[in-house]
Amino acid sequence: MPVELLHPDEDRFFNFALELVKKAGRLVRDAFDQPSSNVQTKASNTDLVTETDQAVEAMLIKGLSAEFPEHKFIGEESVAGGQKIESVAGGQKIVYSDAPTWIIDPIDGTTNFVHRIPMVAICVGLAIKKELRAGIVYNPITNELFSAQVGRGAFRNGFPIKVSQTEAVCKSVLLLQIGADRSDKIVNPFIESFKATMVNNDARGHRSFGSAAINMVYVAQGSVDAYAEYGIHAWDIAAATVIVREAGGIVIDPTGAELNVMGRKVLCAGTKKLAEELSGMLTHVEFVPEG
Ligand code: LIP
Repeated sequence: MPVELLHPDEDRFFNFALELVKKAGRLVRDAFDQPSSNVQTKASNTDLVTETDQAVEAMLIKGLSAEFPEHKFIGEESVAGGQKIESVAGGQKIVYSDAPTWIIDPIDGTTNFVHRIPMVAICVGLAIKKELRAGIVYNPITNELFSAQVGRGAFRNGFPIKVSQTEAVCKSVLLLQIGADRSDKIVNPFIESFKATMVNNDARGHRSFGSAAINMVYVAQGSVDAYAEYGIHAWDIAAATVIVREAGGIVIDPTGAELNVMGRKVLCAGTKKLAEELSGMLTHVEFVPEG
């Protein structure tokens, strides 16, 4: 069956971005091999940014906007730098429109990058009419390039990937991750959720790779069975969401509701049954959506 496109040029958008991400990978790899002391903090002491994050994001946005001048961007470092947000009652929102929008994390796993742990990813997702349509997640250190377009399947270095078929937490390797936000609102429910999946229900193992995108593509390729996190942002999950779904998995709000990519929380799993069981064990946290 031919894939229904939301924009006649979707394939061109995707192929152009794929080549650009490969080029960006060289920047990240070179910087990984030459540790620098240029590390700054953003929202908190645990929220890091390096000159490589900024350089890679600038390079991706420059390249994409030169080719597609009408496209919009939501980039981690641009938003952190105060761009692309508008003030609304009760806070600030990321500008998210129906236009083709690239959702970019130049280095997902910045703490790993700074500590030279090779679990990092350049993430480029494409949304059209607010629907996630394509995703690229590239770890240039391990040379793993994950990609997907809606309706076309998910790939790792050009080979198709599939999620695991595990249906029970007791047979699963789970990823429950805590991010930069260490407020009680997030930490206390995290501890409860961790205990629930460990003490009473005995997941086969727990892992956490320090990058939402790497966590998700490892679900996509069936290495691990499910992942959940609260406090993440659109750029951490947009690209990998398409990859997990195209690998046959599900990506939802941890409560079981439909995913809101701006909702700051995610649960993904290889099977619906596993997602439902895990959802029932988590202590949920609510956020005001970011966009
Ligand atoms: C990171 C996420 C990770 C989360 C961290 C952080 P960054 O993104 O991928 O899952 O736990 O707090 O948000 O900041 O390395 O791009």
